[in-house]
Amino acid sequence: MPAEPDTFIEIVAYDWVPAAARGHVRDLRVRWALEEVGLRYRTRLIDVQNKPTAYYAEQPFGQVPAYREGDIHLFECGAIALHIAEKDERLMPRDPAGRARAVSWLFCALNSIDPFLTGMSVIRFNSGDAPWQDEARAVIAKPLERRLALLADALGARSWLEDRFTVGDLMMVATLRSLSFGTLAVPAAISDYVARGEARPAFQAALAAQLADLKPDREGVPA
Ligand SMILES: N[C@@H](CCC(=O)N[C@@H](CS)C(=O)NCC(=O)O)C(=O)O
Repeated sequence: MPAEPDTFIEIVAYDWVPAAARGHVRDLRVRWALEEVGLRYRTRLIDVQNKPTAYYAEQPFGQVPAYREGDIHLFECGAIALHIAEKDERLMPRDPAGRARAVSWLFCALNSIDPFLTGMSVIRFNSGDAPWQDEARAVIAKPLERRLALLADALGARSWLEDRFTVGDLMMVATLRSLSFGTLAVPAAISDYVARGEARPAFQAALAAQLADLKPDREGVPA
């Protein structure tokens, strides 16, 4: 739900990324959370290849997303999603027990699944033509596949990680969908779970909004 420039929630995103990253940049997670609770926002787009120096004061590593809401300035998609979720029962159960589970799954996505994703992406983008890439990927894939199998067990026959959709599912689905499933043994329950999350109208709106903000591919820049 991108908004007119007078609204007070602002997220920082990129104005261009290579094709492979489109639909996966982490401002998507923030957009998705905002869409789920019907909050309007505006985007401030920066150049990933030429980041404004001042931006490092907002996000210490110069990454996106960053978030502003009045005098609240946040970075880290997990912290931002938690902040948004606390505003609305649709993402965060009001009962303490339900809230505790939602927060646990949010951290689980970021601490127990996301590090594998980061590992895969460091190999992909930082190892040049190193001949050991496939081997390194296989080293990460093995414990990741075990973790996905256990996650499928935890999900069981439910649609969501608990008895309803929460911010924990939002972060888990967003994290899982950025793994390249093609090369991994992924339980059907997990790919179905990701597809369920992606089918949510709020996810689709967030995805469309991210893609709409991205300029066409840059000539001469590899995807
Ligand atoms: N832990 C941060 C990671 C943010 C992150 O990795 N952002 C990526 C885009 S998805 C980025 O800005 N990459 C470019 C860079 O690191 O310079 C979060 O979850 O918000």
